[in-house]
Amino acid sequence: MMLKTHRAREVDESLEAKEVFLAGWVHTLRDLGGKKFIVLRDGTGLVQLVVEKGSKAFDVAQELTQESVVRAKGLVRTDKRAPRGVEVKVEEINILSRAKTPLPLDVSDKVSADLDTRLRERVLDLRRLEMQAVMRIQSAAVRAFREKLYSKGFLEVFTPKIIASATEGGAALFPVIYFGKEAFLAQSPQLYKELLAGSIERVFEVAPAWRAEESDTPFHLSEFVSMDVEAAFFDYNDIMDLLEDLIKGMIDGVQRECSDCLKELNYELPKFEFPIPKITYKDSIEILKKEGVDVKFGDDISTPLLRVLNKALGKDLYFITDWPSSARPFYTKAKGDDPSLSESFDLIFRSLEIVSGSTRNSSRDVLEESLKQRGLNPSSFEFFLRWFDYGMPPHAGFGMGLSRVMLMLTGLSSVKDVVAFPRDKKRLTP
Ligand code: AMO
Repeated sequence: MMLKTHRAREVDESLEAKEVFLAGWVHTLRDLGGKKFIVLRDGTGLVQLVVEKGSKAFDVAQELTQESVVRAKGLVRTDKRAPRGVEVKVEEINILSRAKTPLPLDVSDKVSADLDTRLRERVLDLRRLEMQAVMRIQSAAVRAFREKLYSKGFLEVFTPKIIASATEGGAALFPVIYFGKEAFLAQSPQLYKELLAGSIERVFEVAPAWRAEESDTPFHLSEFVSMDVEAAFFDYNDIMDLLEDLIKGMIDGVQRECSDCLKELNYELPKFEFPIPKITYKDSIEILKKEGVDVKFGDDISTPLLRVLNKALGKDLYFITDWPSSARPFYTKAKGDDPSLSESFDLIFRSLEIVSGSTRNSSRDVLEESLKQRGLNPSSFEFFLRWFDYGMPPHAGFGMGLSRVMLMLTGLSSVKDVVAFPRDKKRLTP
């Protein structure tokens, strides 16, 4: 039997004088002239309960502590003084789970704590209204991403996460022992999403990826959710158009579903320019040089350089396209007219790369050559290459870091803060 008839947010004026059963956490407790005010919180929000002196419920309420889990039966009544204009006059209340005092973290946000403390006390931290808002926004964003892709005929797929070889040069792998053999946790679904696009045309996946990140930055995790798309018969321009639609869909979805959450975070979604402006890598390097930065063709454009570029461009969201082939992984297709450049892009939010993608090589010979150029052995990639002998269409795709996109959708400043249980060099629990 469900312990409740309504969730906190559903209690409104339309229920005036009705009996309801509610259950949740004691968010705050106040004693006022023989009455107790309990603000009850559940996954949907807050509702005020009133317990009057002399009732049996009052004796139980005396025992309550903040964050205890309770179930209450009561009558709804409208009262202008109550938050949202309604409260529940309690007739019965039971404690389902009593919370110890003092709490290691203040959930009602009267005292703020630093990120390290919050991550250590994460389960309590996730009960804070701000974190509830973040989790709701994330759910709405992922849903909008999925729905937009379904509407365009993409299938959601699942690729193996225990794999035999690296795909993203530069990022370190986590080894695992696989029945006595060495294997790795997937850095990206890259090769498998390509093979799937080569079989069923339009695919996407929302799944974790792992990278042994040594550095402690606000933008890197050892485990992150990668939102991957791969489509046969698309090139990188088609993929950038699709990505633009997805970004729009995600922003609209969050705006529509989560306006109260955005308010809770005191955040307004940025108003971006559409179509999303594009600048080539070459032009970016020229701009950086003009700004006095010591860079040359072939260098990576790291976050500090993106800051300079962002300022010079005055754009909050932009593509950097046509990266040097040498700076991209082996599967990236070179440009026909200038093979030193590639059909590739990064999508930048201010100074943060949130997506990267490209047209892929679809010829076995080119792939073998590209592997060799990078000092990789084609025979280690035979499990991938051999399918290029049996009809591999041209294809393209991208990978989007959910936690980085979440910084754009919440205004928070660290990816560790938007992930429920982040994994980095220092953290393996909770
Ligand atoms: P890339 O390595 O650029 O490309 O990764 C794609 C996106 O994933 C996110 N990301 C991360 N987020 C948090 N912590 C990390 N350590 C981390 N590393 C990457 C970023 C980045 O833009 N296979 C290609 C994608 C493709 O071409 O389809 C790839 O993995 O937001």
